[in-house]
Amino acid sequence: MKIYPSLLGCSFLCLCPLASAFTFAEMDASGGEFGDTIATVTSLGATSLGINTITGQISAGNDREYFNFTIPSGFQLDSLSLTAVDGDTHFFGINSGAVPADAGADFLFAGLVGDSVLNQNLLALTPGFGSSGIASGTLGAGDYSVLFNETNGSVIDYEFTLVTSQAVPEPSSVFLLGLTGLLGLVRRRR
Ligand SMILES: [Ca+2]
Ligand SMILES: [Ca+2]
Repeated sequence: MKIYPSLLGCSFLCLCPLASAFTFAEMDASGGEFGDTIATVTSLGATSLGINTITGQISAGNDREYFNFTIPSGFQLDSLSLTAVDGDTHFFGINSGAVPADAGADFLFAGLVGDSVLNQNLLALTPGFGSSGIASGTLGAGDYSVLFNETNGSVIDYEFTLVTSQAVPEPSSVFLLGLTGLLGLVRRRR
């Protein structure tokens, strides 16, 4: 049986080992705290395929959590959820780029979140604070920044879970890949 190179390439891609996902704890960050200002945002690096977790504590009412992360090329962020938290008056905002936003309209999504939306994809919630909202509920490759803070002065522990997957190619890319494979088959049969 002949195995055509294009099919071999596809099989190889499908069998690639999966990168391990990251687990990031705030107290592992330099200085032991996520940055409290836009200028001191904590960079978490690139997420990996699968489940990534970020844990931390808002230790006082004025403790702000600024952090950013990267969705690598070829990946997408399927969901970003609070998977552990107390209370329901926490501001969560996410924007494009490595520099956090400071105005509601600059966020892709912003809103008050907490245990009432536990385990729900925050990216798909109804936006507030003048933010645009994320129609697909997912985010493509790129840098993203988060601001998370408490609005009533309580001390809270939290855990975010980010689920990434391999990005689905655009329909035009799939068509071109299929066409390339078909042309390869036709040439070899001549
Ligand atoms: Ca902080
Ligand atoms: Ca903190």
